[in-house]
Amino acid sequence: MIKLATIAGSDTSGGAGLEADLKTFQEYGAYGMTAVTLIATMNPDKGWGHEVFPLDEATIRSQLETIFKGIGVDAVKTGMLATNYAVELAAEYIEKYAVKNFVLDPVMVCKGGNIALNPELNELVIKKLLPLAKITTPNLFEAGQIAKVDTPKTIEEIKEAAKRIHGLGVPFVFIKGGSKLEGTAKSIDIFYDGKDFVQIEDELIKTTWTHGAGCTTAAAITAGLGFGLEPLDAVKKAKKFITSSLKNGFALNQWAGPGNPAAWRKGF
Ligand code: PXL
Repeated sequence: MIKLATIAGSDTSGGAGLEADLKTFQEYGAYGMTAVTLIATMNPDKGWGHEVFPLDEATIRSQLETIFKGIGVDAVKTGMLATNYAVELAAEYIEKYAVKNFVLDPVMVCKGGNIALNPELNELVIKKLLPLAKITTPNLFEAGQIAKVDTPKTIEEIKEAAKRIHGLGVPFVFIKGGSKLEGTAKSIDIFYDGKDFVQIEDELIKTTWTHGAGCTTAAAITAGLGFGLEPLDAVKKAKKFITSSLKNGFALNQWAGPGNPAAWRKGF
């Protein structure tokens, strides 16, 4: 059995965070495990505003002992970490257990919510986790923050950001332009291996139900790597997976809607 772990926040609404990761791992036919860093809730009395409840250090460490010492993994991803100690602990265990397939999803903001940007935490992620990762999967905003450039808006700007991020010590960079790129009728992402750029395209799904799309994409890449795919092949398969998920997204309520990772299994 291929074993995957996510070190991430719990999204109580079920569309993003470790819930999205686990659903995706399941769809790939892998066994999923979780180290919960925080619990995020959404308040229906406050326009679905997010609240974050971080778990304490000992609780996170204990989960990591279970996963890494007690079981072992074929691939790992990190999502929302929220505290300095969660970042330090993730780095400690990924390093100690020499995890080869580590996908860093540098979650900085949450579409639906008021989770504050935390530049200091982002710096710690860049310093501690980026050099341990095989691949990182920022969206345009996150790519700009990591590369220390304005949020890229064109393919050329994305490529420049990818080069800078690669220069920080991660061998593969996948920047998700998705629907946010200027002047294109396609969903376009860029993969960079330090030498060549590969433009990964699929049809643009016109939907507002995109909650959890970033988590799902990174989880799909993690699963692909866990099954032994090369990074580029893992990314290409993940792109197909997220496109089918977004095509079958649905509303949870007036505020939010996730994709449907099970769409893949049904052949949609
Ligand atoms: O989509 C980013 C994200 C990641 N992790 C958790 C979240 C969210 C957004 O809601 O709640 C736990």
